[in-house]
Amino acid sequence: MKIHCITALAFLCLASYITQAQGNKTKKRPNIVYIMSDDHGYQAISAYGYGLNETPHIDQLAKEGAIFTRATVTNSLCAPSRAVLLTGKHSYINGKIDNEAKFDWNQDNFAKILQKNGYQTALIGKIHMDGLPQGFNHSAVLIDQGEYYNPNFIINGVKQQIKGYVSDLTTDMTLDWIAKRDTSKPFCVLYHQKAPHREWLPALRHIQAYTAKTYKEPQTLFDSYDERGTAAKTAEMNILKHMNWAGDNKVPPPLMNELGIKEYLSWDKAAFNNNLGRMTTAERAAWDSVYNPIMADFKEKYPRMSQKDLMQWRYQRYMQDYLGTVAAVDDGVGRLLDFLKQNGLDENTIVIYTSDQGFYLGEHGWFDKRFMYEESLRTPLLIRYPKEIKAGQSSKALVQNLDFAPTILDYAGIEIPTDMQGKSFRGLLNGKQHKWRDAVYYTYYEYPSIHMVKRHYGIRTDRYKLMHFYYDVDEWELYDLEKDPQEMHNVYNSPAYSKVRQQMHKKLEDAREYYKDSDEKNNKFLERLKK
Ligand code: SGN
Ligand code: CA
Repeated sequence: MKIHCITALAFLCLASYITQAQGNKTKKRPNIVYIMSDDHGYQAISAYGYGLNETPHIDQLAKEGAIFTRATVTNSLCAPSRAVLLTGKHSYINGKIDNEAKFDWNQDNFAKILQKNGYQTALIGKIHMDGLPQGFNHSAVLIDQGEYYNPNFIINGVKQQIKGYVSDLTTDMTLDWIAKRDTSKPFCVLYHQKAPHREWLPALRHIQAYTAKTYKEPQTLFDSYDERGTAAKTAEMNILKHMNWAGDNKVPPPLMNELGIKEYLSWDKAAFNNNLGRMTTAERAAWDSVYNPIMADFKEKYPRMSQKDLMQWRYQRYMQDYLGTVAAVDDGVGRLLDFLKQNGLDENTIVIYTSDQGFYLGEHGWFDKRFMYEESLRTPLLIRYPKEIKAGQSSKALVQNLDFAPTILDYAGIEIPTDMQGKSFRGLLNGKQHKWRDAVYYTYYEYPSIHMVKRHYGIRTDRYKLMHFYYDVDEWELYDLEKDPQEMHNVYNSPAYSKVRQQMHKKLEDAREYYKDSDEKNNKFLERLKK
């Protein structure tokens, strides 16, 4: 009898030990908050040191975690970047090569894998893809590009207009979902801001301060693209020539008419009317009280302004509104970090901040992205996870958005599918891994299309970048990023670089083979687009 009791007791102890161990294991699995903004260039995050604006809350992630200074995307465009995030595969493999191509939600994605492994998942904000998102227990997404004021959301498949400012609403919904989650499971939320995407309408609380500032011009604002190829010369993303006066710079259509300013894009005036038309009367009055005096001043000066003056004026207008929208994104990160702390979630939650790509903030005279040149190839990347990531790290590793899916699965303790093309960068941050890829591969397809950036692909190493522009040209560009960080001189044909050129061609061929890309694949996409 006694022996039986002891055996039973031992069994109970063992059972309780196993349950506890399993509980610990489940408890230990980290939560993930993946924050992605839209078109947020690293130059507009103060932790990157450009001195344009202050983003104290995003910076906090770098202070308490790590910042990557050379993170890049594989295809600098919104929807393709999101498809790469979800699948961990290059555009030509996941099929979403440009904003027009259809994304096949039936293919596997890391959110589906998390779900299968006991995570609860949510997608909130911009996704820029048709179809009901798959892999999420909850989705509240903007339609297409979304709207800044009083936007429409599709909440679990049902359209609803919500009163408020988009960045604040996206934050509210994210915090609300975390608060109401099933606390027995770990969670992963994709918290995707629309801002600072065109046409840059800041929140009312930020317009006064941001329009009152003057921003330092980039050295290449008046670039003439002399030592570059045809693609840079023919791209339509120059602030002076190709930006919308009303939609982007907020010059009211009647004032454009009065001054004889022509629309560059046919929807310029309509964009202004649609965007501002979403405001309530009170919101519009607050907006006008700040913007009307700016426009009155412009009206008075306009007749005497040279082309150079106009470029400078338009650059300031652009920065004031763009950086104004970043401010609400930063506020949201602050609210999220406070919320995690207040709810005891700050230690066991990985917080990632990034953008769907980089952006030109006047460099080379440009806005928009698409090119494999640095400002749009690179994307901000900051990550905080006190359990594993020592505070204050800065990494130059050539990580990419291709690596997000594998990295997140790795942190969640889930096996990474072998067909994912990215690699987990977890080991780079906990000091367990020192070797990393020495080159990143890039492809871009959306041409002919808005901004007219020619199709290209290429490779970037620590020091050099080789690019091939094709379709209606056949041009190569090579840059020495150490000597020419602004990429002003294409040295492809320079005899001094013949050896480098040869080595870079070899690297490019190897990368195309490794990542399963080829001219045949490109031709296939040309056919599809012609149809
Ligand atoms: C819109 C913008 C473009 C922008 C694309 C893609 N024009 O077409 O400037 O490049 O979106 O952006 S707008 O006048 O309609 O704002 S992306 O981030 O979604 O890829
Ligand atoms: Ca984007």
